[in-house]
Amino acid sequence: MDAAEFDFDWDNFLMPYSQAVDELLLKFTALKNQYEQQGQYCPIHALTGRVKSVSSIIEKARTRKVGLDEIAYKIKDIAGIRLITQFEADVQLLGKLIATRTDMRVVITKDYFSQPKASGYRSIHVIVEYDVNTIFGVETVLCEIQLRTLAMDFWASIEHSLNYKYKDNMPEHIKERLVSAADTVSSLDGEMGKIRDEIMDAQKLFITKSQTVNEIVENLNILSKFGKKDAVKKYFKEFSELHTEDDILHLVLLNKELQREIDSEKNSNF
Ligand code: 0O2
Repeated sequence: MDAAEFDFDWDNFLMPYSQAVDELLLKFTALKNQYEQQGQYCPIHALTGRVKSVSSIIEKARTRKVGLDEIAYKIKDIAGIRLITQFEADVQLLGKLIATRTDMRVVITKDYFSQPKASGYRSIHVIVEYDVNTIFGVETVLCEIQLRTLAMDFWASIEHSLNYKYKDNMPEHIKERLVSAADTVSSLDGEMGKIRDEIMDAQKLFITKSQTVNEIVENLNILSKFGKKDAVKKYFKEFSELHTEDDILHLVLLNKELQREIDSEKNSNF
């Protein structure tokens, strides 16, 4: 670090970035939870976030000849969120979803799917402006939201660590292997995309089943509190059979019947 970098108040500077990452992680997690609660397929498979380390900011600023007074708007990934999807189509979907949000403004979208990097890297980066409310007022920070598939995330994390190891001297044969591995990732994503609808249906069915099973167990519990021991026994036997047979349709119907019985018990006790 030189004297100016050392004197710079990094803690204060990074505070709104850290708050932005926390808030955005919370918001995208809430989005994921809402899809799941509604029994809908969620385009977000996993998410992570980080604030760039001071040493990485300094390194990037030096290589790009960016002054400390310019880093806030010239280094756009100080705050970073990564949304990982199962399918390429979900990457496009999330890009559109971000553009419709009212709590962030899209500044630039970099589409490395249409134009992959020479390394083989494929992602969409959406740079947004995000307002953070602090005790000093509203601070607007830039945040980079990276959208990529699970397969590309695996490739990128390996490539990133190799880059870290070799810096600018990655041996040619490793670079070639990585480009070829990235092509394999791209065709894997393409193949998985072709069966996306079937996979989504299977996942939706799985979500419906686990939600219905949870509700049935809860409803049996309620019914038992009403003292309806025989009914609980009968429903439990039916539930066990349907569960073993994986008969989701009849599990849903059984749950509706249970719900009706609970409602009539509530009405008669009112
Ligand atoms: P780290 O350690 O991940 O933070 P620009 O502002 O457009 O001039 P910038 O900021 O490099 O240039 O933008 P870009 O290309 O969108 O890259 C930002 C981040 O994307 C990188 O941050 C990486 O996280 C990721 N990325 C970009 N290209 C590659 C690649 O070829 N391989 C991998 N694995 N990741 C990539 P940093 O600061 O490089 O690193």
